[in-house]
Amino acid sequence: AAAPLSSDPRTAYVHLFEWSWSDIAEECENFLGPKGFSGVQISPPSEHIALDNWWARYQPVSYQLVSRSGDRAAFADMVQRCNAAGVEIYADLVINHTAAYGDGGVGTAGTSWSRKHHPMYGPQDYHDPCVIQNYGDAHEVRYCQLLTLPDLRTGSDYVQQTIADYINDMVGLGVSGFRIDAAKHMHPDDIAGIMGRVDGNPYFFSEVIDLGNEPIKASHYLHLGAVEEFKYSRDISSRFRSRDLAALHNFGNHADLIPGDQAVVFVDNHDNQRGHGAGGETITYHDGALYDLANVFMLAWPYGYPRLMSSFAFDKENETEMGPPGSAVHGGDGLNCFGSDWVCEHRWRPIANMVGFRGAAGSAPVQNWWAGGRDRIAFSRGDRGFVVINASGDELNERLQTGMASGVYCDVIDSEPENGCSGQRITVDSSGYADFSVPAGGAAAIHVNALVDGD
Ligand code: LAG
Ligand code: CA
Repeated sequence: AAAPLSSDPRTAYVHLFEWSWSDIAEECENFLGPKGFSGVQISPPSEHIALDNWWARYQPVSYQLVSRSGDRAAFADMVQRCNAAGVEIYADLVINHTAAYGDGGVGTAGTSWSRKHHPMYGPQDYHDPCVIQNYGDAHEVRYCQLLTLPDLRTGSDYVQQTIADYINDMVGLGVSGFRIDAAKHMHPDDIAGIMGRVDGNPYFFSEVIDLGNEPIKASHYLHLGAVEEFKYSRDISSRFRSRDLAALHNFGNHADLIPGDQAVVFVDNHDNQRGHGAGGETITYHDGALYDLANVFMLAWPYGYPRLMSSFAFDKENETEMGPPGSAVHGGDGLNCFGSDWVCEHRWRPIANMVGFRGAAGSAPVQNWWAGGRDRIAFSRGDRGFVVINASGDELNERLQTGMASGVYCDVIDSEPENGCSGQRITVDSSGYADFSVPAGGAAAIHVNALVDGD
């Protein structure tokens, strides 16, 4: 039987975008914990404007934990159940600004709001009302309004303490980490001031969209913790779109990327998958098997803390603003993944099972690199695992050095190692070689926790 999967050190986490708290709790228990995921990024949990569009979540109305995803009791229950399953919760913190849309209304917890009138804030707690136009001007990016959203005076003691109280409320409920939304739009000293008031030592990661062409750099935020590395997202999509895999042999190891141990990495996120934020050529679930391959590479490659995207379905021409389906992920008649509502990329077998590969690989280095032309690569992680990625249009048939101990391994791309391995098995001989047959646009992966029959 396979050894239990380990999420220590952290393997990979998944953004369960717009999932309800009760569905996330179930997913932690039934899938994420058993599969070795180390965390979940949740949609912003605070009260938000009452609007169906997904981006309503990025317009906070109060810091009550009452949102489209559920109320405070459901939130607390989710955190406790996920923690018990060994899965950390990372909350998305929208603290640069408060609500703007329509200039006022009633939020999801029933709070009446208008611009610059939040239960905790009045006009004195906001910056002067200029709107960001020039991303080449760092001062403007931080002290003017992002998309007309009222910009909090995050340098003030009062605003910092109010935000820290919100964070501490969640820390008290067992939340392990926080994504700092729009960190680029706050001075690092302001974020440091907030963090200095936070209890314990949660895992913070800043969203700083830095593609190299603006004065504010991801590196300016490294003293605060981890940072989302958008260049990684750009580069992995461009390599896989152009089928230029041979060029990945040194991936992430460039002076213009942040250090891997502080980088949050991802193929796509909730913004760039729909052309918001720094969108472009991003590979998403709409690209089918190519998306699997890019994620397989990310999970196999020892750089950064990978975040998987788990989406609800949308038409990329006409539905980029659309909110989540009304139905729960788990409908009354069972699971509703992979359908027209919830895409559940994190459950696609190649992606899900590579989380276990990452846990098995641990800190083992890349070895046994092989490239067969531009579009076919393979490498090992020490003697812990071996992966083959075939982005060509032809079946791959190769005898390759795996670096692994002899034995019969389950190809975790092809089947579940936990259930007796019904799919392809790979036999590694006493000199470490194995024969691989990998379909066009497919992959194969073996690792030490997926050994069917060892010597
Ligand atoms: C982020 N990172 O810095 C989030 O990742 C991103 O999803 C958020 O924008 C943004 N910062 C603010 O938290 C999203 C949408 C925007 C949306 C905004 C506020 O990408 O399109 O703006 O959330 O809801 C919307 C409208 C704008 C309008 C604005 C104010 O699209 O046209 O000006 O609301 O009403
Ligand atoms: Ca700001």
